[in-house]
Amino acid sequence: MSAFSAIDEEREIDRDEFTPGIEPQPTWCPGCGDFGVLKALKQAMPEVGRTPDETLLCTGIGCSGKLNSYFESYGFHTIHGRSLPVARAAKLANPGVEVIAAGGDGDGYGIGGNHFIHTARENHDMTYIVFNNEIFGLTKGQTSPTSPKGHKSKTQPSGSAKEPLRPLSLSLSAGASYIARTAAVNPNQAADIIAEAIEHDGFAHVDFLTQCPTWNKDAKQYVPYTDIQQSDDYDHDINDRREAAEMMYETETKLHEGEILTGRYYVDDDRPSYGQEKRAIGEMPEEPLAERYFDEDADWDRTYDLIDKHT
Ligand SMILES: Cc1ncc(C[n+]2csc(CCOP(=O)(O)OP(=O)(O)O)c2C)c(N)n1
Ligand code: SF4
Ligand SMILES: [Mg+2]
Repeated sequence: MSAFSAIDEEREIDRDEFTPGIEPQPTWCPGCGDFGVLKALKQAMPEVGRTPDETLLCTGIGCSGKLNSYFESYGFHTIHGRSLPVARAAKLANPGVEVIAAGGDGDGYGIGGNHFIHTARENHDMTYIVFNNEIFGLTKGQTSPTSPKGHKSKTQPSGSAKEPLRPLSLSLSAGASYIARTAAVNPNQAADIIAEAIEHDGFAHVDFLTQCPTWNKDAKQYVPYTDIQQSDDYDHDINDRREAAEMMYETETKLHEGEILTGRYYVDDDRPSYGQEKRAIGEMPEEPLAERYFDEDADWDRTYDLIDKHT
């Protein structure tokens, strides 16, 4: 194992290790679904056996982006829609680190949509949690890519004229190799799904339904929900792309008719991640790139050398 990778020897891990030492009081509103993501993530980490210093959490901008203020790990609160490129770079530079990216529906499916498509397409090994509250929460409730058609907000006072984006279907067609939807109102399912997503080798996308009681009062609170793996009405094969696509289409249609379906939709355990593909064709060294930074003898240009060269 690389000296650079922050890998501890195996030991019992407690979810409280993921609570920051100086515990900041979350500024999320009472009843916000974002608490559910934090709780599920903290519950999942001991299950996957990762410690805070083996974990990097990259977030975007939004109420959702505050997650890493309340979660103890390495963290990078990036800019709007840009958690994924930062997460990709970190994972490629140091594959031993457990990389989790997180952000809102506006952040990931709107301004960062292109990064989402191509990170899924390239199957980068990381977990991507999208807090889907169907609006821009932090900036006070504007219409987002997942707001239902007709949804009224300050930016669309007569109701949105647009069809909402279908994040699960988009993710599948782009190439994600693990896709699930869960909800803050279903904490045990959420923790199990996040643990599975973290353990998956490749791009694992979790669309996490998070109610916003402050700015999305008309929206569903995502109850009651049906877990498609628990229900006798659904039995699609999660390894079959075509069946997954049909199940996703039904789920996304039903969401706006008021029926909430959650669960695992698609898992492809055979597809190599981007890092594995690059190593296989000899384009990525076995040793983490990040180690070069600490190697005085390594033959490469440091950023400050480049700046000197060009000034
Ligand atoms: C480049 C850029 N454009 C716009 C903003 C303003 N802004 C901050 S958060 C946000 C939307 C947040 O919505 P979402 O990603 O759904 O997160 P939520 O607050 O709902 O969790 C916007 C538009 C910004 N910070 N940066
Ligand atoms: S505005 Fe909405 S999304 Fe943001 S903290 Fe409050 S309830 Fe949560
Ligand atoms: Mg949002």
